[in-house]
Amino acid sequence: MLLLHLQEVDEKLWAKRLKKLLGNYKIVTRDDDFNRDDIRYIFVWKPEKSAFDALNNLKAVLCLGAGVDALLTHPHLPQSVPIVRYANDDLTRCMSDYVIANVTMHHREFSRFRDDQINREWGQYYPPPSWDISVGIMGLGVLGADAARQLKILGYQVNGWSRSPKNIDGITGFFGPDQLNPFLEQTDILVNLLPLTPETSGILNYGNFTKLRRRILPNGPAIINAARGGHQNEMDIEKALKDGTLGAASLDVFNIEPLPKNSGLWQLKNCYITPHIAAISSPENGASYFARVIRDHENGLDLINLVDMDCGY
Ligand code: NDP
Ligand code: OXD
Repeated sequence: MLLLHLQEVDEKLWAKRLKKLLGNYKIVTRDDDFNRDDIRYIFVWKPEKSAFDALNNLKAVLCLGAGVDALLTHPHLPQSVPIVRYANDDLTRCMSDYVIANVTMHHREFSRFRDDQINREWGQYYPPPSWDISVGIMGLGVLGADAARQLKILGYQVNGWSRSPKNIDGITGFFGPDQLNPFLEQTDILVNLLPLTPETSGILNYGNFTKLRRRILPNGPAIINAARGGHQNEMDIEKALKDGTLGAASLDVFNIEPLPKNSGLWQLKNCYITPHIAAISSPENGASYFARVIRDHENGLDLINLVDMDCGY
């Protein structure tokens, strides 16, 4: 039996889609009458404190999101039950769309020409070619690796930084804490697609911004954060955007979401804010992913995209 425990998303729609795909497989939600001993899978997003209570026969926790940082802090998360996170083509492609849109926007100086237009000015500035710009991607996992490949196809120089060494065709790989500085020093546009863990928390800070390359983009380097708000020090970003340490920032995620109305980031022209919409686990594609996970596992196949509890992602 599958228990749905989804908050802040359309649980009814997910239930409907999963029921269609899983046929006779029993699916219940929190308000239904059921025996908790019969639950083999729980599908969660922002689970309540009591979500996992008395689930004695749980085979797996299915997490609606790709990032499991919040789930891993749940006080009653069963420690010996595997967690399957969302990693699927649709999410990956949407994330790469977001990254490409923001990289090309900063590269081609969208706001400069927009301002010129508003002021009816004919300012013939020629942006550098893509092959002179180095995009550095922090996190070369499911999302980062795809974004790296797509940017490479567009002609950018692409570097990546991960925990373990990677070998991706055409991408220069850096790894581990020792190679963070050389990686940053070669980066004009920094993209963050790391998971939020104690090691990566606060990595987007003023000290690291000063290490980015300042040679190519006329207004200074740009950062793009589509991972988690906990990666960024928002006061540092504000300061860096004001004093020119950063030329621009695209932020999809924030320490507090929704971003509080009194945040100084809202009013900065060189800060591009989106409300955590870079990529979403949609019921259209997500239901078939999770239905497949359950069907395959019930048929004796291994679970996929498991969270490594030691690494925290
Ligand atoms: P993965 O787990 O597939 O990839 C994580 C990558 O980060 C890996 O390459 C890993 O290295 C690297 N990494 C982890 N810790 C470190 C470290 N300490 N130092 C250097 N590199 C490190 O994650 P995904 O690509 O699927 O997702 C990334 C994040 O994107 C999610 O955790 C989530 O927070 C965010 N996200 C945001 C969305 C949005 O709408 N804004 C939507 C979906 C996800 P290694 O390969 O060596 O393990
Ligand atoms: C995720 C997210 O982690 O939507 O999937 O942020």
